[in-house]
Amino acid sequence: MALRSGGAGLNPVLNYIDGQFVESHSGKTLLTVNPATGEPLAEVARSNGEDVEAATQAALTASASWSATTLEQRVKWLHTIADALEAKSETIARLESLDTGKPISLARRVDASRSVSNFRFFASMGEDDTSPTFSDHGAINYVHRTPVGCVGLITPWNLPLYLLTWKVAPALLMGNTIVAKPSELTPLTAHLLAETLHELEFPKGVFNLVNGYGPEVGQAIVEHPSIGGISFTGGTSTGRIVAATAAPMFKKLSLELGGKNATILLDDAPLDSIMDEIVRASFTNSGQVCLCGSRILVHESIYEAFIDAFTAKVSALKVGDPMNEATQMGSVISMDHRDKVEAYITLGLEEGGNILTGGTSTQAPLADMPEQGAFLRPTVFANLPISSRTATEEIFGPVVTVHTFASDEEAITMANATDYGLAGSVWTADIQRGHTFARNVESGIVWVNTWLNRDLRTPFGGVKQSGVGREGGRWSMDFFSELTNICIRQP
Ligand code: TXE
Repeated sequence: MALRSGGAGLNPVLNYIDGQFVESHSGKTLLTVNPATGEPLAEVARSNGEDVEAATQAALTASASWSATTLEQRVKWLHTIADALEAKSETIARLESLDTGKPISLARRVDASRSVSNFRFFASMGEDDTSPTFSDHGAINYVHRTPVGCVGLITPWNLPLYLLTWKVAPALLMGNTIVAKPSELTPLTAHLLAETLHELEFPKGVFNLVNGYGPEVGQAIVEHPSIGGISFTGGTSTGRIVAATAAPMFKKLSLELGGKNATILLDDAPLDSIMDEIVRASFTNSGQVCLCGSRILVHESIYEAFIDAFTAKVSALKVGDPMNEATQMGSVISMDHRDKVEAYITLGLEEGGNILTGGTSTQAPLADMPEQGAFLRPTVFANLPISSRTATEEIFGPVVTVHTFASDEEAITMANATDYGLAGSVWTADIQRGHTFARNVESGIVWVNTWLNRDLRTPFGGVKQSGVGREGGRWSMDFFSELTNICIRQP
């Protein structure tokens, strides 16, 4: 059945297998919807194991020639892809905003630009790559990298192209071929990446894209015996399923999962100069960034001052049409997700919390937004116990809970009082205290007096239920390659 284009005049989203755009074997389709209006955007190939098999065979066929290219040739390809994506930045921003409901200004500033810089960054890593050597006992050792082979890349809906390219760039650099699966909620920019590679006449079969639902396509990728490594970004519950499937197969596995991050304001935090950053850390992308600070811990001596200033700024955030340049917060990803977030707002009230601003779409409606738009106002809870479900479970929406503490020790205990451990931020005038905090917060990333300050050379990932492994810089290169130590005895 020919795929119809959706209301936004977008072409159907097909699979990209062995250098060809194809429908799913079954001919089945699903719809991707604009969450800000409820309008269909495009029909999408709904694939299953048959399509994954075809994609994997294409990747295996292409593997020998691609892995035989030189590092220099692959670096050149990454630059070429970056240039081509950069020329499409505005289109990427528009598609990402349509698919996710995020403000076009955010999609431009974060999603489009970082998708380009992911390729440029890993090209530079390739140019500067040095393999370590070790000599002792009359021998010299060097570390030889070989590709994993065919890798599976599975990505979520919150930063679609940003997170896909974060995996594609190092996977290609290390000589792997790819079977990629974007979220069924946000397939548009992954399709644009395939179109871009096609236009560049990128070697066929090296990058393959299979669209569809997680249990039907993602599961088939994780299960496929010829896919040697899985890089997964998504929810903790799904990560658990992926791990249970991949572990007995001894596949390389990288899991970037959920978070319930703490923003910690010590008694000497310079409130006036950091308030905009704290709002940004709380509500960027409607709180749908795993690095957002969803629990704000404030020293009791500055609590009143903080609450007044924070609530005023949050209430003033411009929530509305994502295509309006002045919008600061768009819709959440879907009506289903809005229902989930609203259930947590209701739970927060049941657990004794007070809403200082925001609330459900009924309690705090946005009058001039489409009825079918998945809009929510940013919501701030006070007076919830740190052990409440609202303050310990991941909501992944525009909801934060604010808590007080009396001592640094109490703040560290509160920060760690969750099953997650992805990121955190500490705000203080005393850098020494910041260092102490950073070492005691159980997470993969701690920012001191900043947030989402990203140096791509650093290790990225979480502990506890926020994931397994690290990506970023050489950690990505190590994940996407197998290392052989070769030891040569000198005569
Ligand atoms: O995740 P899902 P979503 C987390 C964030 C939030 C979630 C939102 O905490 O909870 O991701 O993204 C596919 N086998 N992070 O809802 O449902 C699915 O189709 C294989 C943290 O998309 O886990 C999609 O492509 N794959 C992160 C992908 O998995 C399966 C940053 C993720 O879907 C599958 C972003 C299965 N059985 C979001 N079921 C971070 N830590 O950086 C589903 N999928």
